[in-house]
Amino acid sequence: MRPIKLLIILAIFTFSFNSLKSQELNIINISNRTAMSLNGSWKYVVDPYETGYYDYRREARDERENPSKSEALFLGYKAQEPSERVEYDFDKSENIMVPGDWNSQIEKLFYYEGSVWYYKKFDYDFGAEGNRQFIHFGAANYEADVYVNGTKLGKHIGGFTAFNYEITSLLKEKGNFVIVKVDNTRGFEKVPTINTDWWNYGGLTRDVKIVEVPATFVQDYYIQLAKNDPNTIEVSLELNGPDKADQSITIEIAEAGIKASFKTDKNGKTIGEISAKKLQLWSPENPHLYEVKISLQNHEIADKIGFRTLDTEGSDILVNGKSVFLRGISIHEENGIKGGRAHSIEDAKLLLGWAKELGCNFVRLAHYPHNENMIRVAEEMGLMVWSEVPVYWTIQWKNEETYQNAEKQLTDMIFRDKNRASIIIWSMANETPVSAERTEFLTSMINTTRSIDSIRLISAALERHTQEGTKNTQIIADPLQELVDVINFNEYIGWYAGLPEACNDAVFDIQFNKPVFISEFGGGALYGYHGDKATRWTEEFQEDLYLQTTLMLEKIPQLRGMTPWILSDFRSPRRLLPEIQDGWNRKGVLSEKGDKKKAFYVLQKYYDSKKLEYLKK
Ligand code: GCB
Repeated sequence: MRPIKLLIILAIFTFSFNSLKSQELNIINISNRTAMSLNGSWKYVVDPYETGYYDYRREARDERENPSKSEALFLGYKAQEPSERVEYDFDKSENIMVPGDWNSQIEKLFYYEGSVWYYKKFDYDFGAEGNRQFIHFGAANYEADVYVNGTKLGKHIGGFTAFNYEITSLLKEKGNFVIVKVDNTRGFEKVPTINTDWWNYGGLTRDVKIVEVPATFVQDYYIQLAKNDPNTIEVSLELNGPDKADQSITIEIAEAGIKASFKTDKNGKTIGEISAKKLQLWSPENPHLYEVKISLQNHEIADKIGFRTLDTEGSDILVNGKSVFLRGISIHEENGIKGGRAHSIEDAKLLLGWAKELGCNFVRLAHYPHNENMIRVAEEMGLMVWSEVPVYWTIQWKNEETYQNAEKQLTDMIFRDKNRASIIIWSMANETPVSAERTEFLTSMINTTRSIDSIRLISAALERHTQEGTKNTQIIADPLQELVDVINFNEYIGWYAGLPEACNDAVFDIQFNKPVFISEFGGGALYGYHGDKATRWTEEFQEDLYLQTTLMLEKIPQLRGMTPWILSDFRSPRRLLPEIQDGWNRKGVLSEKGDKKKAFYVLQKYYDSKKLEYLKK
C-alpha cells in the first residue's frame, strides 16, 4: 500500500467514526441469512438545499451537540405541542417504493440530482437472546447518510455497492425508524465522475433489510477451486463475535460427499483446503451448483456454489481446461419495460433471458457492480460474467481520496461476489486516457485485486487508435496491456470512426500473445426505422455495421470473445437528437422494450457459428 494511502485511511477512520455508533461491516451471502425486509413503501422528503442536513451556518446538524429538533430531519421528530415549531413531517410526506430509483417513480424527480430523505417506521420481532442485528442496503446512489432511531450509523459513498451497519444496541421491539439521506449529486472527484453516458438514477435502488445473526457468526468465507486444480477446494473463513477464537467450523457438501472441519485462530480466521474428487464442474453448458453448508455451534449458513477452473494459455481462455469463446453482450442495470433501475430477480431474468436468446454464454455487466440478483441468476442460467467498477472516462487520477473511493468500490464488489463461479473477469476501468498518473492508479487497483483474488482474470476496457503514419493499422497503445490477463478494448470503427465499410481495410496489430476481447462495438438504430444501409439510425445501418465488424474482428488471431454495445436501448442524458434518441442511447440490439432490431439476428447467427466452431475444438 502506498504510504500516503495509509495516512488518508487512518485520517478518514479517526474523523468519521468518532461520533458514530456503528461501522460498515461487510457480510458475505446476505441473501441466505435470516432477515426482515424493509422493502416496500417509505416516506420521502425532497431537500434540494439540504436544509435538513445543514443549518444556516452550513454546519452539519448531525455533528452539532444539540441539533435543532425543528429542522434536523435525521431525528424524525414530531411536534408534541400545538405551539411547537417543527418544519417537517415524515408521516404527512408522500410515499416512494424501495427498492427503486426516484427518477422513474416520481415525475417531478425525473431530472432531479440532489438530496432526498427516506423514512420508514418498523417494529422488530427479535430472534434468540444475544443475537445481533445489522441493517443492510444493497445500494444507494450515490451517498447515503444512515440513521436508526435518531443515531447516525455512517455515511456510505458509492452508488453500486452493498453496505451494512450493526444496530444491535439501537433496536427496540416497537416504534423503530430508519432515516436515510440519499444524495446523487455528481462531482468531479467522485467515482464515476460528472461525465457518464448513463442515467444518474438516485435513491435506495436495491433491497433494504435487517439481518439477524448469532453473537458469533460467519462473517466471510471463500470456497472455490484452486487455480487449475479441479480436485482441490480452497477455503478461507472468518468469524465475527466474542467467541470467534478456536471455534470449530464444518463445511458440508452432501452431494459431493464432503464434510471437512476447520478451527479458527485467535482472530477468528482459518484457511485450508478440501480435496474433492469428480466434482461436476460449473460451465455454461452445465451450470451445476452444489448446496454448501457452513456450520458452527448454534449457527449455520448455506450457499449454492459452483466449481470451475479458469486460466489463460497464450491467447486461449480456459474454463475447466477447455478453450472458450466468450459470446457476450454488454448490459446496463436498467429495465426499460417498467422504466428505471433493474434490481429484482424478475428484472435479472428478463435481461439475461434476452442475452440467452441471443446465444450468449457471457455478459459484461457495465459500467458498475450490478445487483446480486444479476450475478446469481446469471450463474443459474450458465452465463459467465464480467464485473466492473465505475472508473469511467476521465476521473481525478491524482486525487488520493478518489483512489481510495475507487479501491473501496472494487474490494466491496469482489467481497460480495468472490464465491460466484459465473464471474470470470474483474474489470478495473472503461476507456481511461493513458497517462502516467492513470496507469499508476490502475496498476494499484490491479495489484489490490490480485492480492485478494488469485484465480479470476483481470482486465480493463482500453481504447483503440489508428497508428500514426498509417491509414488502417489499429493498435492498442496502452501500457496496461502488459498487466492485464485479457486485452480488451472498445472500438467504434464504422460509427464514431468512419462508415461501416471502413471495417474492410482495418487491420489490427496486437503484439501480445494473450486473449483479445472486444468489450464494445456498435452503433445506434431506432427500432422500426428502416431505410438503406447508408442511412444512419436505421436498423439496416446497424445491421450492416454488425456484419462488417464481425468480419473484421475475425481477422484477429487472438480473438476470444466480444460484448457488443449493448443489449437494449438505455436512458442517457447525453443523447439529444429529437425523434431518434430523445434521451436514449439507441445502440441496443433490442429496443428498451425488448423489440429485436435487425442487428440482433446478425449477432445471433454469428454466435451460432462460434458455438459450433468451439464445440468442434
Ligand atoms: C463507449 C462507452 C459507453 C457508451 C458508448 C456509446 O465507449 O464505454 O459507456 O455508452 O461508448 O454509446 O458511445
